[in-house]
Amino acid sequence: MDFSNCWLDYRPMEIKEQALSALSVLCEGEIIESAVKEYQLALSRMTGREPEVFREKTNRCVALYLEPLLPIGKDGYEIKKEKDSYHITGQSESGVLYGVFHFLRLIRTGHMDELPVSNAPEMPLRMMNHWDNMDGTIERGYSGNSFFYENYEILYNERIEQYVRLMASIGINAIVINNVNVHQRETYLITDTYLEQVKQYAALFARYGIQLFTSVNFAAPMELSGFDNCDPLNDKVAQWWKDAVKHIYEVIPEFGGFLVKADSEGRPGPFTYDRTHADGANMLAKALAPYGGIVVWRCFVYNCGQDWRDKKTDRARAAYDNFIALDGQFEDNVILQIKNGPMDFQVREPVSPLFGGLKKTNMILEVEIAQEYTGQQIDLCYLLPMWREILDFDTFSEGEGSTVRQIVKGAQYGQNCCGMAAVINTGNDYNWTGNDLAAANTYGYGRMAMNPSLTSEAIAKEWIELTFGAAVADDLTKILMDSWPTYEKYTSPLGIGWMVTPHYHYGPDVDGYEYDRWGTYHRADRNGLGIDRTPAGTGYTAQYNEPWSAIYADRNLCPEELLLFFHYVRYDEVLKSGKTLIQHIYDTHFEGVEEVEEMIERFDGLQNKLPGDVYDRVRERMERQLENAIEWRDRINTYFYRKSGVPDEKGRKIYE
Ligand code: GCV
Repeated sequence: MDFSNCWLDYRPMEIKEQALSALSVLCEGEIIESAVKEYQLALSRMTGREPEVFREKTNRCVALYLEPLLPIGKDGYEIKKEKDSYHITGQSESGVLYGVFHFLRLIRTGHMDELPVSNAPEMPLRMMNHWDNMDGTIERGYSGNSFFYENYEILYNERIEQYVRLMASIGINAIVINNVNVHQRETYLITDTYLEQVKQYAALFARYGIQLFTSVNFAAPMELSGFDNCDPLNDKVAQWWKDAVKHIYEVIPEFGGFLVKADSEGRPGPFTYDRTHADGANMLAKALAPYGGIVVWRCFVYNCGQDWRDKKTDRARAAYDNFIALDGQFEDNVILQIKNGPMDFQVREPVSPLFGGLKKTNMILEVEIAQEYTGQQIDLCYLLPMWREILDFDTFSEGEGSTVRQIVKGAQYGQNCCGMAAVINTGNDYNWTGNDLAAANTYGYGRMAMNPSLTSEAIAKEWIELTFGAAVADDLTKILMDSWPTYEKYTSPLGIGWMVTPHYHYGPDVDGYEYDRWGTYHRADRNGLGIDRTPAGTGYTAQYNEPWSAIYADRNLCPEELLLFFHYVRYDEVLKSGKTLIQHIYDTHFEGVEEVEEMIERFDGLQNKLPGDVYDRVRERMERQLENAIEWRDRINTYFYRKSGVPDEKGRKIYE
């Protein structure tokens, strides 16, 4: 199998300390055994010598302990040095595993001086969503094909094991193995056609503290058993699900539950029967409850058959309008999965108002590691700073301090069924993520869900040191940290979004979605652009708590990076920078390209410090990024020059 070890690349290094070459395992369990294996593998790769493993106490060793009463939080751990030994104590088996991974990180990055450390995962659920299909394709996949499936068969090989180690090392504890768009064959994943193979995955995942979930087709009783409806209040339909779930748990006792996309983009759902999403989710939840399973139900529900002429219907309103009245009606084992913004993973969106609206419902924040709208792993876009802003956003749902972070970690309303979910960016490319640098997002997502107090910069640096070594850390950190603002500059201005090639979502096409049915408009005319979402417009701003509803509705208070998301603004209006809107558009697009050129120059300086293949792969993507940035710059600038007739005050080249 040909794949990179990513951040688990335990390259040879000199390790003098004798204690590290003995492991004393003072606890038991299959996850503990994974921790032991990982330590053995790491030490043998780094030193060329297999560490000795003792099942009793010895001197000068790394000792693993399990202490359920450790007052640190679920799956937490402590690492400390005592006399001539290191003690790694987990609150659970997973805690021990996370502790070992942390300890290995300290060894690799030379940060043993940070001891003692103690940590507990902050987000209860730290989930990955795969959009893998069983034919081997990946929806919005930019790194090759699926490593789970080929030709409707489930694969099992060394690569899958490596993948699971990568996930456990960043604290992932739940994985959904198939696309939320559940097609015909995938509907059978929960049946005997595939259950035995799914079980193999579930067992492997379980050895690393990870629960397996599947996306399910809400219409499965119709597709699999010839029902003429899938009405959630039909007793026979509910019974069908109970039987199906019972059987799943007979085969896979450690099964996590279901992820559901219903009534969205053509998927079936309860609306067909005039039922609510609470009816739909609760029906599945009741089937799963006896076994401890959960339903993760997506709020990405909107009308994708909109008429562009209709300026009152606003897609941004949809999730809130569909779900807010259902607050408090969901079973305890239902979690609503809410995309970070009200639209769809654009380069800049406000935070979904549902986070500040729902109070009696379990919630999980969904982000997209796969760079669907943010460069598709060709262009560099380190997303951690964006996620950080989202987590830090204060919803004011219960006064100041009711941040998204507080809400999704369960601290605001005391839910224990919550956390973060992300659409993963991996595939079967040698380097897993197409662009080697895109793995910073994969790694960073897990680290941030474990510990949102870590800064984006610290996570970037840690990832670089583990993957490529300290010599390139400063330059690569700078490259990563600048990448989101740069991408934003040369693509869509001030939160407007959607000026992308339709369906494909890479590269510019300003009017590509403008007259389409998806509810994604910029409304540019000869005087200005932007969507009026104030009470005078679509009224979307009213979905926020105060002070946000007032701030967003006020042209002068609205954060400028979101100005065009909330307001129609004339080209000649002056922004806080003192520039007119049109000049801002020209300037940012010129700057964006210049910044890509600077990034390439900086990266070239690392040529001799990076492995040749990594340099070549990333450099080739950077060339494509530059072409893309130029195309964006010229198309956007020309488009708005043609619309407005206003020349660039700096006289730069804008095509007519
Ligand atoms: C899996 C966007 C993407 C779709 C995706 C959908 C979703 O619309 O373009 O590919 O479908 O989001 O999140 O369900």
